[in-house]
Amino acid sequence: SPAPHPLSEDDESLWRTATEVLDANWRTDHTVPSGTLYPHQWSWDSAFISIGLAHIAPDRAWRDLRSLFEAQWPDGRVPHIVFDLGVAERDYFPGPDFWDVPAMSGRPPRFSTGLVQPPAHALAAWEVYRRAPGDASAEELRRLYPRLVALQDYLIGSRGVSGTGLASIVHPWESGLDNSPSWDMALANVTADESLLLRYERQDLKRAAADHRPTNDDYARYIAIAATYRNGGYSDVDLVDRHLFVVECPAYNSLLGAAEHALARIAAVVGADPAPHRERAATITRSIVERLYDPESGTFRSLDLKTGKLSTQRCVNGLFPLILGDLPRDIVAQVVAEAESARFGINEMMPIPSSDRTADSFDANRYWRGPVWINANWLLARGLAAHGYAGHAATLRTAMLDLVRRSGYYEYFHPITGNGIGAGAFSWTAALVLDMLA
Ligand code: 9WN
Repeated sequence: SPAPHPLSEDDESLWRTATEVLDANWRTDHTVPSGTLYPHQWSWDSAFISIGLAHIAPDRAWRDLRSLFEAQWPDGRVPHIVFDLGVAERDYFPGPDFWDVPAMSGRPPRFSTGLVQPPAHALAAWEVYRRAPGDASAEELRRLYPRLVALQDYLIGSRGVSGTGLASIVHPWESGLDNSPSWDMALANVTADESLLLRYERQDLKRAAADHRPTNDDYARYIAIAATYRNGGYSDVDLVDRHLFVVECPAYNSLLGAAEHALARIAAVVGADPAPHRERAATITRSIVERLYDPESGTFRSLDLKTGKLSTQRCVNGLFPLILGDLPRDIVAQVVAEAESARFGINEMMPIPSSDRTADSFDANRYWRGPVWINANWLLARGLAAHGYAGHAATLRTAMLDLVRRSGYYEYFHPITGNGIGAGAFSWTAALVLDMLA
């Protein structure tokens, strides 16, 4: 479908190619993040993808969100991957056999993983509705609302380990920022059992360069943590004592808070009470500030609940609280200063990297340890605009569009050369480009 308003020739061609990426990655009732690396449905990918689809095919946007929530577990969790059981086990590791989840929600056994991902879906549902208003969208919101609330209840309840309104993640994959230095301290206490990994075959290394992906050492820990959670029947009881990895992430919890703000708006459309959502949102923002903010450095960090220690690493997740409209002004100013600093450096030439450029842990090629990711920058641009930093938001937008124009719809980008890395024809990159052009 055509752009909603006239575009320059360059942008017109960007619009067309972004549409082609999303069309090619569509599979019956969902969009795969990438036809090569990620052949199933991913949770937070579907959220970002739906926002782009809203501009070109609102029915597909809603279908994507709906099919994800149809796989919701009875306890409210929405799986981090919903497996396409028509795809061969060898096409993604760890696949359905590894996770071995029981049949439920009218699904056959092994239909999903037992993890979650950042709760970006309420925000996405609201944004799809705004971009494609009308009766059909209102009806979709009505259907999704109770499921979105059930997801929040699960995260704030079963995953509310600290009892402060914040949710804990039990695996780095749940953060969506898999190998971020933000987890290094917590992962140092997890034994890397390489022999466990030797029993399996990493599929990602057949499809992407090894120095662009997490290391084998990381994967051994990922598998150990996932196997422990699986062997405990995916139970969330006594996590701090029983489990290997229990962490509060500032990005995850900022999206949790943003979800409550979005649910308050959705509630008003579907005839529910917005007040409880506003209260929860306020609690989440307060707890993020009280627990994850380090006043000395003026930055947000992840908190390891097993040791009680804040991570020393400054990563892009520390900037995510900007997406909270009720973040106190003095703290907003500190986070903006961090984003402007040489560590992240907002500028027109390059979007914000996933990790502190000046840190020893910075690795320009390796996934979430340095490369530029479009979803993170899109969220930060929104947050900056909402707090009155329109200039910064515009700078990020220019930098993102130039980068994609130059390098293509990659999964992530080298933060110095801008070269595309990881998977090409990556869905959320294409979707968010459409949103920025619209
Ligand atoms: C594990 C699909 C997902 C994204 C994550 C990204 C990456 C998976 C992997 O790909 O993670 O979930 O196999 O590396 O880190 O954010 O949702 O695009």
